[in-house]
Amino acid sequence: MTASDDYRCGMVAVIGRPNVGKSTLINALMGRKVSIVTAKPQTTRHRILAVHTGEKEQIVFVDTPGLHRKAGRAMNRLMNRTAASALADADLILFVTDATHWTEEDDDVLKRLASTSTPVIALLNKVDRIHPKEALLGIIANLATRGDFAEIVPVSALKNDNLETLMAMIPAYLPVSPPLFPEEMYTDRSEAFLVAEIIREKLTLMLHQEMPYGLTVQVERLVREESGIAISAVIWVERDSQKGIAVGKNGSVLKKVGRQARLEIAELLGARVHLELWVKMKSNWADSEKDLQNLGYEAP
Ligand SMILES: Nc1nc2c(ncn2[C@@H]2O[C@H](COP(=O)(O)OP(=O)(O)OP(=O)(O)O)[C@@H](O)[C@H]2O)c(=O)[nH]1
Ligand SMILES: [Mg+2]
Repeated sequence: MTASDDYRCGMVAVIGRPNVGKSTLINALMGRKVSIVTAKPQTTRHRILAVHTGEKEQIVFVDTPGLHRKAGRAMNRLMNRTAASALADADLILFVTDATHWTEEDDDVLKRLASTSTPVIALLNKVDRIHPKEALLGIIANLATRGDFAEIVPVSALKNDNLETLMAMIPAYLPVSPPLFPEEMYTDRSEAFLVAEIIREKLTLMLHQEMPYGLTVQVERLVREESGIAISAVIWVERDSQKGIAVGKNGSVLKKVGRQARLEIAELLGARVHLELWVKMKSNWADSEKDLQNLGYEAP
């Protein structure tokens, strides 16, 4: 048998309520940043593939928006649909929970998982916050009563704790198959998408609670020139009153976000970056299916 005869490849959907650490986990398992992370719930808004290619396996992680309640807006409904759709073509589901507390939204996620026959590994993330360590045994036992899990694995995505154990478990759940993606391809997302996400991450980190969800970023131009890469991006807000918040006093927010984003984008693209940011208003875009589509929120 040649090495490729037992090569495994498949899709691993990473599912859970907002803020439990799904994107942090994927970045840690990948050993590189693919998906943005903030302390705010509902950071991830898209289905993002992160492709790990090893000698004997290719694992296609699917990052998803956190499944949540209060889905009154078109964007929230779209996020929930996007997350749920990732379950359909998964070979394995990583159900991520926060070991420090269980919520009703975790119950909602469990209900969705009950209707699939795909194996589920339940992860207790953020175990670095559990003190004393012995308390973990009770938390594991409690989780075991909630569902039918192939495994329960305590991890800390932030501290890289127990991730090798998890990574080693995954290939056994994947079908024997040649790789689906070329080795050098680590995500299905375009440079323009990744750049927009980096800008959105820096903005979200900077504005904290000030401007919660009605903000999105769209890259309008990304051109390789002799002196570097010229990027121009629009920060879309929902109301005129939000423009000032995104710009900041004398442009201070835009300046800081621009600087932080530019450094990370330059590292990602391996070139000098000229970044232009504009703030524009599109009235209540997050309530409109059509605006969402135009702003790059694809329906699942
Ligand atoms: N202490 C601790 N914090 C963590 C851990 N993993 C993630 N976090 C933090 O939890 C917060 C949310 O992390 P994300 O990775 O954005 O969570 P998510 O599940 O992708 O969230 P959404 O995209 O909003 O659904 C961030 O502040 C992370 O730094 C962990 O293992 N330990
Ligand atoms: Mg996320």
